[in-house]
Amino acid sequence: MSEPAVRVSRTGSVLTLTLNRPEKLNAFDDAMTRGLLDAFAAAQTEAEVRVIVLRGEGRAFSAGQDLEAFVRMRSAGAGAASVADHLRNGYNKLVMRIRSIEKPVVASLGGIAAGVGLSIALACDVRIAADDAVLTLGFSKIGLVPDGGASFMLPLLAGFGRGLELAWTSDHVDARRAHALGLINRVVAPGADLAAETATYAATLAAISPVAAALTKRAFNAAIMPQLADWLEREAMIQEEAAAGPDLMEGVGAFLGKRVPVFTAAR
Ligand code: LHQ
Repeated sequence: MSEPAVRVSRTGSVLTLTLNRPEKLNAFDDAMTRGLLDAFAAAQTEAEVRVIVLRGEGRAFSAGQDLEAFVRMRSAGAGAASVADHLRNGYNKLVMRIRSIEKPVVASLGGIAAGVGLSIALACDVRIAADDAVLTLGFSKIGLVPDGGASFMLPLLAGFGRGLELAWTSDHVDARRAHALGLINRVVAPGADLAAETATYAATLAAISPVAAALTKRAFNAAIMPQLADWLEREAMIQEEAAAGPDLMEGVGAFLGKRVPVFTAAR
């Protein structure tokens, strides 16, 4: 039997979801998105689960959308979903599920988090990272805007100017700078075992009254992002506009072809 795109395991009250496409740097294809959606839905109803950890197998947390899979989807022709529908049916549902599950969700970043992989990490409640983890938005390099809620979470966590700069430049941000920017809650010491540090962190959160943990998350969501679903829809429509021109496929083609993109869309 082939390996599942998302591995699910539980130790005590901590459920660990592992993105499991290491040969693709855990880039998202539809099976991985579906696997995560199902795992979060199941976790909501399991009373024994108090904390959820999201991590990646191998050297990456996630490289974002699987761009080869995206090209295949695009070239499927008339039946292919629009970019906005791709977001609505996948990442936006996932972001809403992470935000609405009333249990702490910890992203454990052991390496690169890029594109919508970073968006999903930012949608989690808190982030712990290895000393050598690296964050990059990456969207601007393929003619897109940050999606999967990143255009909301990035200015919220890092501030408007710093967030906008990172979105435009797609700079590679190391764990210490990401911590200073507010994108990461904790960075483990150089050489420390991220899995063990994550387990300790998760155990601290699992020891909180589950009612207090749930209602605190509900209160924070209500205070800061009561319109998140509407905002995700708006972001999807903005992305659809970005994706309508030639820059997206030029950017993706350049990345996969290991060349420098030439953006020609006029504004
Ligand atoms: C990949 C990927 C990848 C496929 C590395 N896909 N193969 C929304 C709406 C519509 C359309 C598109 O997407 C979205 C949401 C998004 O997420 S858009 C952003 C998508 N992600 C990116 O643009 C990131 C692309 N990847 C990178 O910038 C780099 O690969 C990172 C910074 C992640 C890692 O860099 P390195 O550590 O230097 O590794 P590498 O670049 O050499 O990659 C290793 C292999 O993985 C390589 O393949 P190869 O056959 O040469 O070994 C890459 O082509 C492949 N890969 N990311 N997202």
